[in-house]
Amino acid sequence: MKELPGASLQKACRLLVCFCVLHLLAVVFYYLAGSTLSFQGSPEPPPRSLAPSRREPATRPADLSKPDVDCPDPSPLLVGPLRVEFSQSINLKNVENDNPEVRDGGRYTPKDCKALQKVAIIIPFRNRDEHLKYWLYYLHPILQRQQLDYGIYVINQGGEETFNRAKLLNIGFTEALKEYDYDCFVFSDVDLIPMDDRNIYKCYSQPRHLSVSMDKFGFRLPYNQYFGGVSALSKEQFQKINGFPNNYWGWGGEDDDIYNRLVFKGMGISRPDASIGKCRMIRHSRDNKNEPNPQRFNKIAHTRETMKSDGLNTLTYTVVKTDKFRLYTKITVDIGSPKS
Ligand code: UDH
Ligand code: NGS
Repeated sequence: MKELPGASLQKACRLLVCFCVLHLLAVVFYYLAGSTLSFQGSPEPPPRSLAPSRREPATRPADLSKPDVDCPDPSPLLVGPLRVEFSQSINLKNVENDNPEVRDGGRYTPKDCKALQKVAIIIPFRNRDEHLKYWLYYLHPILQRQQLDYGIYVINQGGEETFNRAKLLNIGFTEALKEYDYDCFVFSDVDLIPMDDRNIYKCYSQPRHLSVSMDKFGFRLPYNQYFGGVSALSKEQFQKINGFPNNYWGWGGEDDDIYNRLVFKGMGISRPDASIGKCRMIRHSRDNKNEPNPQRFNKIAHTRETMKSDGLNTLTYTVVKTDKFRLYTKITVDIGSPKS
């Protein structure tokens, strides 16, 4: 029987639909098979020209990491005036997390350039843990922006004897040098925070006074010879004056003795501008066992003679304990007593 023309057209259409469905099924199958594969195995690396740069070998290209090139002076990372306040308490774990590049013992070295100076920061200390938290919270970011190769040394006076700030600073100088070849020493009270990161915690051709404009003195020097609070001396400057006196027990006068030593050795004081040298002191009451030293006026009248035999060359102490915390090195020392 002869097929009708309409029927053969219908047959051709059915064949076409079947072919299309088969084609669609094949496309869906290969699509699904492909996407499943890509979840289960590792994909081929993208063509080289499309691969992001972090797929390059782990070592950084030589022109991005330049530890042999001097860091620029001034550091391009400085931001200038800072807001400093002490209303919220500080959690040191958060400070650690915020400063991931600080290594154990409170050490930091810039990784992209060679720091201009290796600076040991020495803090005389006893029972001021809350102040120390603020100090670490504020100073670590500042010192990193200053691109210094630095270490933090908290010299903790053990025992109950009268406090002796200058002797603790001598110990800090001596102990820090046992650890690293520092060329500069910044001596900082634990309760002083700079309000401008352009006040660089480094050494200059003359001994540097950094805390020149303190809030408690109405942002000016209390007197021209004032050298207390925060100061910086190079290793050579410190050795030239036989270090600091060991015999100022209790509050007052030791910073004036240090000033006298510098002058008697022919040095002058370098200072930042008052606006850059602004700093805040954490308010506190007088500490136990740090009463004003009644002998201080008599002592500063005799610095010229005493400095030869009272200083680095007669320093004695015992290290009781060294703690390497993430944000600082704490060295607890037995410094004897006024009689010994
Ligand atoms: N220090 C301690 N513990 C002490 C004493 C002194 O850690 O028990 C350290 C600390 O780093 C301090 C520095 O020594 O910042 C200087 O001591 P200080 O703060 O007592 O000296 P300052 O001249 O204050 O700043 C003196 C007492 C002021 C009392 C004011 C009352 N309104
Ligand atoms: C002087 C002290 C310094 C002291 C300075 C500021 O009188 O040791 O005041 O003191 N000299 C003598 O006593 C001989 S302050 O106002 O910060 O307590 O640093």
